[in-house]
Amino acid sequence: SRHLRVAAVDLGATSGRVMAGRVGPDSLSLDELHRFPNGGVRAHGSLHWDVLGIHREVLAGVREVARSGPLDGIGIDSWAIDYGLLDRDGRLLGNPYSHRDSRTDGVAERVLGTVDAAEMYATTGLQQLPFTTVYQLVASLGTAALESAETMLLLPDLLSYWLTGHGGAERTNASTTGLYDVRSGEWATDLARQCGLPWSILPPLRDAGDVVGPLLPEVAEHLGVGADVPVVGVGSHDTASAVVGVPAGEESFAYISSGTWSLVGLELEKPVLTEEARLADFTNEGGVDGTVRFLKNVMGLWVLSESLRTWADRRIAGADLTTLLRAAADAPPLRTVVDVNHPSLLPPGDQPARIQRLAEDAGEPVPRTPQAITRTILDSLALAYRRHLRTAATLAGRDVSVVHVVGGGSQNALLCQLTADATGLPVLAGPAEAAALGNVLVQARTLGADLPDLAAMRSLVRRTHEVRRFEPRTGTSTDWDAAERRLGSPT
Ligand code: LFR
Repeated sequence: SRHLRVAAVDLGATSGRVMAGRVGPDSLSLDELHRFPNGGVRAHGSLHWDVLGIHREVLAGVREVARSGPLDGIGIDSWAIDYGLLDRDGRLLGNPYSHRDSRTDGVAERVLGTVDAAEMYATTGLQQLPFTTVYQLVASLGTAALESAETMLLLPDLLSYWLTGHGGAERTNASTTGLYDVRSGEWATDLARQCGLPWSILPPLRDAGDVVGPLLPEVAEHLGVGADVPVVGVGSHDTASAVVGVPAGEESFAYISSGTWSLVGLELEKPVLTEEARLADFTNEGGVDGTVRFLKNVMGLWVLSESLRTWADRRIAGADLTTLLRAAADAPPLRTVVDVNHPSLLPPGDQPARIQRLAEDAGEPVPRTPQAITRTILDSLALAYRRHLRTAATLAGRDVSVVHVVGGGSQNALLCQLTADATGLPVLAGPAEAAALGNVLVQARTLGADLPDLAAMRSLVRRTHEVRRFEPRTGTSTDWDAAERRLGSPT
């Protein structure tokens, strides 16, 4: 069969990337042709995304892919949950908010005063995160934007809409909204009604792999391609695409999709909606091909990247990533551990001070230097991975024999080694660009490649991409047991 060449747009909270992906019967490669910085923009007291700027960069990137060879398809994935509102003429009503904006403070508690948490979990299967779409929408009740909204589009669907003129909601991302029924695969309109939300703004659902539509003529012209080039609705939630790109062959694998967030869990056939899963606050998000992503959101490398930003702002010497990771590798292990999922770490700000505060409150030695703080963050992340992977396995009744780490964090050798030590399991690290690979693979299948199922896609990733293996170091497990006991039950 012939080779396909597609544009994979993978948008992260700190950077966006546009890749040319090539797929053949025995080949799979990515060529990063465009990368641009991303981040929240503060204006009028709120934290927004610059979504028009992102659209411009998507166009620039796809144009670059089209210029350098044939283009068979375009797919967009991004972080989840955030959305734009459109009026009845399809015009954007205001700038989308970042989920780290504070307008959702206290909203979940308010909603859970009227909607039963157990009932909610039985429908959505989601971990309680204060910024979930449902809570953002409730926070917007009464605003001019929501009152005039005809449609809500999640960000990757909004960007696809600007390319094609076709709206809709792709299921993997819809499953993160708190307004989606994980059992039926449809919108949870009753729940929306109970929350006082105009459920009619929820657009028709589609599956990953469905074609969104051909390009609008003016977009095709701008990109310099034929208007028949399709935009393919990939697993538009980046984590869903990343899980497709996990090079697993083993049956009993766990994964950590390691980026701004760390998503730690298992792939299952059916959601786990038990009371135990609810109390452990585990999420059942929708995966590609009807799978379930049974996982926990862990605060992730955000804690470190915000710390680096803080140190850079203060012009602290030697506080760059490479130098700090080298020093952290030699720092005393598990000296200080903190609850990395503590809500104080969610908004932008002075993470080093917050880490010190958490250490102090927990009676742990307070780390004083960027090196010590870096080590505290990495030890604490690994400790969280250990706890949540064990919980996931227990709740799902699964054995886990290997942990796949994908995403940018797979390049952090110290964190991978600590993860192996903490979990007592071998860690297979890479590929870093798993989300883009998953995006490319799902497009390729829609466009006719012989990739019938996830196993075939993963086998192709395995045959074409290197992974790095980390074995748990002997004699360290008791240290992690002790650290876990010291920390007690974190959030
Ligand atoms: C990762 C991710 C997570 C989601 C968070 C916020 O990039 O998509 O899966 O919980 O971002 O959208």
